[in-house]
Amino acid sequence: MVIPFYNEADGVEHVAETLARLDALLAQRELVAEYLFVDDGSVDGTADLLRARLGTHPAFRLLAHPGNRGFGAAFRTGAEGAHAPLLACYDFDCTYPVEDVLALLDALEAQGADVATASPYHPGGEVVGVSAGRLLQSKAASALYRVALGRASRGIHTFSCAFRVYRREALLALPPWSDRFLAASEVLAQAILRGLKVVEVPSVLSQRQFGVSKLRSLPTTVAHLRMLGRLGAGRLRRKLLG
Ligand SMILES: Nc1nc2c(ncn2[C@@H]2O[C@H](COP(=O)(O)OP(=O)(O)OP(=O)(O)O)[C@@H](O)[C@H]2O)c(=O)[nH]1
Ligand SMILES: [Mg+2]
Repeated sequence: MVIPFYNEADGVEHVAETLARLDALLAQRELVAEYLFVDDGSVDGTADLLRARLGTHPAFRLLAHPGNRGFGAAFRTGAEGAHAPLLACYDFDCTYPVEDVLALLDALEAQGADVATASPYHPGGEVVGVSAGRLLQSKAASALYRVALGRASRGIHTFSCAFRVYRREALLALPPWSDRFLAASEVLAQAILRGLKVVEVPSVLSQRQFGVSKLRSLPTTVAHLRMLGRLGAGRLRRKLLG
């Protein structure tokens, strides 16, 4: 389980308690996980607090970037550094129910998929306490990804959620993704374009309870629009060339 983070000191206790809940569920199924935290140059002491709280946990591992490179870069460091054939990505702020890792694993295995992605915008999913403006932006982006990707993205309702389970080999075979927040949507779009099997699992997105959002709305929106432009142009080209 790769957990990238940047300046999340206020959420250390919460993430430790959340993973303790997951420990119990994994043990019931005799599954062994590694919790691979990736510190993306935090300057608020998150890594020290994590070591103090979880350092003796058998599943705990910590990788670190010397400076802040962005979510996508940290996710790549985690994906390359992980050992298991199946890889989950989970938000440090625990804004998705951690139990859903098991639902993602089950869906991936049952449907022989390469990617199982959590989806608050699925008709069976839910969003709790997230501001209307933020939600509108994120839902609009997902709708545009569907348009840009066409039929291949049928059945996918959420692009921006990074909470997923991947077959690690399939993930690492995708083209390099961007260093920033865009990576979550980009990886899913590339997986779909390359014909990987993607399944969506309804999930619940809640507002973060600790720390502050790192998402910078304007640069992220601009990056999405550029990506969408490229994907749309690619779709048009494929259509014209038959
Ligand atoms: N590695 C890395 N992780 C980051 C960075 N910024 C945010 N993250 C992590 O990525 C996850 C999502 O970031 P958030 O700030 O929660 O962004 P969000 O979920 O879109 O927005 P909110 O939940 O509303 O704050 C969290 O686990 C963050 O700690 C970054 O620059 N580098
Ligand atoms: Mg968050």
